[in-house]
Parts: sequence; C-alpha cells; structure tokens
Amino acid sequence: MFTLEKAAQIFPNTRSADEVPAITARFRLLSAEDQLALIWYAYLEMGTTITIAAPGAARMQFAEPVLQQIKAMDFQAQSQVMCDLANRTDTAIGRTYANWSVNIKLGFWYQLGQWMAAGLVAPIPEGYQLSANAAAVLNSVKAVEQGQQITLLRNFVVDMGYDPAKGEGQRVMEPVVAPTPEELRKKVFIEGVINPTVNAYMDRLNANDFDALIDLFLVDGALQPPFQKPIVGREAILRFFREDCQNLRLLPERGYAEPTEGDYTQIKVTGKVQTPWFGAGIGMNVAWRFLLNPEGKIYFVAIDLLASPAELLKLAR
Ligand code: ECH
Repeated sequence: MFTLEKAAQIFPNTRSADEVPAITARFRLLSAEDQLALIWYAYLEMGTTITIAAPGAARMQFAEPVLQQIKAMDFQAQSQVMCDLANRTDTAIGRTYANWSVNIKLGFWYQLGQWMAAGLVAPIPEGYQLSANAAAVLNSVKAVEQGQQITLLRNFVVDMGYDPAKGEGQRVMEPVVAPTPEELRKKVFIEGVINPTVNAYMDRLNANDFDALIDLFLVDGALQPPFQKPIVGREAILRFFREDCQNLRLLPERGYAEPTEGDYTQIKVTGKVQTPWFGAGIGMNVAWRFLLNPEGKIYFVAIDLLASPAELLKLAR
C-alpha cells in the first residue's frame, strides 16, 4: 500500500526548479546588510518589467501598528529593525512578524519598500557594496526565470523574524474571502485528463471554495507545496488553503492519468499558476502530481515549480 513517502515519489521524472532551494540556502549565509541590499536590488530590477499589486486594506490592517512604529523611528533605528528581522533576532517586532501569514509579511515589506523609495524609511546606503558572495547570489537570482525569482523573494521574506514555534504555530491571517458564486465560476479544461476530482480541485481552488475543496481529500490526505514538506490531514490543509491560497489562478493545460497499485490512480497535470501579487504578469510553470484512492479521494497531491517550460510537455513516465 501507499505510504506518504512512497506517494511523494510518483512521476519521478518531474524536474523541479532546484535552483530555488540552492539559491535560498546561499542567501541565508549572507550578512543581514547584504541580504537587505540584495533584495532591494533584485526588487528594483524586477520592477522594471513587472508590477506588483498593492495589497488591500484587509491585509494591511494587521501590519499597520508595526509599520507606524517603524515609520516613527529615526533612520538608524529603522535599519536596525530591518537587520534584526533578517538576522532572525529575538525582538518584539521579530516575534510579531513571525506570526503573520506569508501575505501579511509580503504586504509589510511592500509598504516599507514604498517608504524607502519615498525617503520615509532608511534606504540602502548609497553606493553600498555587496560582498563578493552576495553579488554572486544576486547574479544567480537574476539568471533564473521570473516565476522562480518571485519564489525566491517570497522565501527570503518568509524566513525572516523570530519564530519560537519554528513554523508550527497558528498564524495571524487576513480574512477569508467568500467563495465565487457558482454562476460566475469558470471551469478548467485539461487536455488528456477526464477526472472529476482533479477538475473539482482546480475549479474549487480557483473559486476560493476551500470548504468544498477539502472534501476532496482523504482524512489523512496530504498536500505538498513547492519545496516544502507535505502538509498532512484535512485540518492542516484547510488552514493552509485559507491562510495562503486565496485568489490564486490555476491554469492547468494538459495531463494524463494511469492506474497504479491497489486500484489507486496517479495523475500528472502541468500548467501555469498566477499569484494575486502579480496577476497575469507572471505565470509560474507547475506540475500537480495527484494520487487518488479507489473512491477518487485525494491521498496525496504535490505541486512542483518546474525547472523550465520544457517540463510542461513532459508527460510520459
Ligand atoms: C525591500 C528591501 C528590503 C527587504 C525586502 C524588500 C521587499 C520585498 C518584497 C517582495 C515581494 C515579493 C512577492 C512575492 C510573491 C510571490 C508569490 C509566489 C506564489 C506562488 C504560488 C504558487 C501556488 C501554488 C499552489 C497550487 C495548488 O494547487 C495548491 C496550493 C499552492 C525591497 C523593501 C524584503 C516587497 C510579493 C511565488 C506556486 C497551485 C501550493 C499554494
């Protein structure tokens, strides 16, 4: 029978973008000053080709008190706060930060970035020289495709702050939006796959209908986001959907299904995903690898960020 470890290995020839964890690991070895400057340069450069959507008020309300606190500080204190976050120093702001959902963290930095550009928050010192290592990491960031670049930026931001619970705790999150009404939902079409569970998965996630989406999973089912450990069990997966998966746009293109051991079915689908932060500006190339039980419930699904667009067409085993 399938175990989680075994399930995670279905479709073993799927090549994910392993540059992303490699660059993330190199980034983490840099000094806080280098980290902040590197992100600033990468962010400026990306801003010339893509626009990031301003976060809405619902998201910003949670970060607002800390943002105001920082805005009121002098430049030196502001720089210290930012370095402490990058260093994961145990401070009050570091703890508050660690408790925010990913999108609140991103919204917080988005605002600081605006204020840095406007001269209200300490800028990266003019003429700041990146260390040789940092310059090399920055070049690596610039060399990968955009979907991988934004994944890197997101990783950098998620890793900051001081989290005594090491990622296991509950997070402060923005309110959950209402699901899209049935009549306004657009349904996906996946070439080569006719499977009600897989289609419902895409359509319900696209509609933010998380309560219906979670019904597709087995009670002990698991979901593995890109470069992460599987999230196991309905309760934890539902929390993840509500916290991290609002307003995503899944654009599956093609796939194929085949029977496997014990009347289970394995299905691989490739396509694109858009994040509300960049809208249609960036389509990330992904694969979904599903393992369904004989009743069509999801025992396991992995989402992989693909190494290159060529992977989108690689469906044979
Ligand atoms: C400044 C300098 C100082 C330091 C910092 C700065 C600000 C940085 C800022 C960065 C903003 C970055 C952003 C990144 C957003 C990335 C979003 C991504 C989303 C990927 C989503 C995917 C979804 C996949 C999934 C699918 C499923 O089926 C199940 C769920 C799930 C410059 C001030 C820090 C502001 C906004 C990469 C792939 C398809 C697994 C979620």
